[in-house]
Amino acid sequence: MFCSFLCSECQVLKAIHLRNCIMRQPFGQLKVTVVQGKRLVIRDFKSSDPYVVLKLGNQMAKTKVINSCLNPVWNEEHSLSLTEPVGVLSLEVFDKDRFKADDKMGKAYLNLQPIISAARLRHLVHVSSGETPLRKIIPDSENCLARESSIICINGEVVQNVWLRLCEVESGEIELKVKIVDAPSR
Ligand SMILES: [Ca+2]
Repeated sequence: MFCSFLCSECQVLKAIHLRNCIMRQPFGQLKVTVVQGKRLVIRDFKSSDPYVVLKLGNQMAKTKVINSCLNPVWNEEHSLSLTEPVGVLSLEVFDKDRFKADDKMGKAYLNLQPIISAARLRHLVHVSSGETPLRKIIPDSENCLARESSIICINGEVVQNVWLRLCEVESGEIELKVKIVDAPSR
């Protein structure tokens, strides 16, 4: 990739290459609990068979399918690696079908910057025991929040409780609990 004498052009390329390698190193785990869904849309005759697909960068996780239910409870935790630059957690709900392609039931996204910043703040102020509120995020046109979301530190762990409003669909909300493990100390 680089010439043996490392000319100035190669030195620059090598520096960029090294920086990109460092930036892509995982620096923690994101634990996402898909708690439940409310008022999901009907995609079969009277109900739907919903499941949730989570995506972060090129990582993907799926919940199980809950048959014939518009207010499903999953309570499933999935782990995703956090790498720099931290992207957006996206979520899509589908109706499982046996004899045709699964139907879309809406999508939403969650900006992870607030919880990452809160995790770094936690390291700066050495919050470690008990329950400490760190930040509140209010719903606006720039996010998918259905209601106010709080980021708290519980016994050293940074957790965000969030209700996301599904878009590109008539109705539906999804509750997530997002937690950072091995948070960055930078
Ligand atoms: Ca179905």
